[in-house]
Amino acid sequence: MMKKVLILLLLASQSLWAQVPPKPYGPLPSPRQLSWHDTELYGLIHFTPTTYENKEWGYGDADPKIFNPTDFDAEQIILAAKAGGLRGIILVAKHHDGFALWPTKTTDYNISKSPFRDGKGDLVKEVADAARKHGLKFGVYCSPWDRNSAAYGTPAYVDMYREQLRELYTNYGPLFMSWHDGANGGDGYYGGAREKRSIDNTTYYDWDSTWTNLTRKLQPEANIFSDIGWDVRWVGNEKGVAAETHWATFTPEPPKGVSKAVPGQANYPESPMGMRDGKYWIPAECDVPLRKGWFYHPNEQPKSPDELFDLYLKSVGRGAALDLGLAPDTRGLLSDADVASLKALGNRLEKTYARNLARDAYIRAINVRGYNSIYGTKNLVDNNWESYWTTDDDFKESELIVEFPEERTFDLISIQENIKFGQRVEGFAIDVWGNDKWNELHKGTSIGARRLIKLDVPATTPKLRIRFTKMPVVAVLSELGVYKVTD
Ligand code: FUL
Repeated sequence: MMKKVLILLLLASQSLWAQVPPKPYGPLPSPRQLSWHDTELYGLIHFTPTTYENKEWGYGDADPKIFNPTDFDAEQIILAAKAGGLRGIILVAKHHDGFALWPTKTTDYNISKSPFRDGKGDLVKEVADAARKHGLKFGVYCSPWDRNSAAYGTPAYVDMYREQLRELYTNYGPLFMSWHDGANGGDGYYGGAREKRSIDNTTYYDWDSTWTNLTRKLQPEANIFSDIGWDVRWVGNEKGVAAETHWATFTPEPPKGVSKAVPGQANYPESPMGMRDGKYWIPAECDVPLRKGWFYHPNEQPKSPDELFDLYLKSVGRGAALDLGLAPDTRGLLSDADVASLKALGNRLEKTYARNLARDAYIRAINVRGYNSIYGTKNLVDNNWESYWTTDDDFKESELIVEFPEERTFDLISIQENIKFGQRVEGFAIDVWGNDKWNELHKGTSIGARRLIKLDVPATTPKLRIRFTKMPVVAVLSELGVYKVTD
């Protein structure tokens, strides 16, 4: 009797053990960061009086009357972004020139002084509404540097800046990002002073208190972007590319003589790749304009669909995100060429991802955790990032074999870790079967939110193998895709 009970207990404990998910590893993403990772590809709109001056940085002295976009149509811009596969839009609500695109109470230098909608317009609202209507997330960028304000450099300006954020955080619905750049201080109009003003960016803005007391309270879902985080870090260049190896983990280092890392200080050599032993989950955003400049200039052309796809592979495909700058022209519309480039990128993404060849393959794993189907390989192709395949804890190396019903041709492989369990894989390799043996096709390092492997020459094979060769803990994979890039 006793023996039977013991055996039953043992069996019960084993099957219970088999339900226990693996332990997370290292720093983990917050829920708001998880939903940011899901966004992957989004846009950043620059459109202010600076557009009409054909400049990149307005001095802060432009007459508001020059801002006269007679054909402005937020839906045209949003629909072009959506056709490009973008899932979110950040609007530069105020750039360095200080002109506010919403009727702010904090300064007269705002849209109500322009002819736009007879001085009754709110461009932030129009873009926010259009984005939401078409299913894109919305975010804002309000430049801390303000070349118009007479108060810039004094504590009064910081109060005004915070009030601007408060207006943006309270009147335009939930934001997915609050974007901050590092350009700070220098020459400007400053209410007519026309001088150079320098601020100490280690102390002037007191970002800790702004982000804790305003952003986190009023917009808890908003990912705070700056060169050092908090939620998302700058990748360290404006070329739209992360390093080949990209860790979402990062420790912002304070500059010499300062006790704490502050935004606007840093262009770390580690920004493009992150730090394997970083203390925080702060993945990189790769920002790059669709054209050469962030603002529209008639003599510039958009990047070609091939260039855009290449940037997508080098950002999203390395576990980071791609933030593509969109520049409406003086009519207030994206040019036909911009629309066409975006559409070609979007078409390629849609057609390519429409057919996952792994879906009708048999995926054989070297091990499934506790022999329990809740951790089985079917989870790799169910289009649900939360479900995952994983192994027993002793499989510090593991592999998957993807057996197609017959030979298949592909040139793009997508692997996604379930980052709720941290970033785990440090090395992997891909082999294809041919001439009665495995032939190594690719060797890689980090995976993270997504790793895209684009083959120069398409492979044709009945099966492929993915080996996880270097990991401190077992692999936990969300999704696996095998595609043929299609236009
Ligand atoms: C930079 C700014 O100085 C550029 O004008 C642009 O807005 C870019 C996205 O961020 O820091």
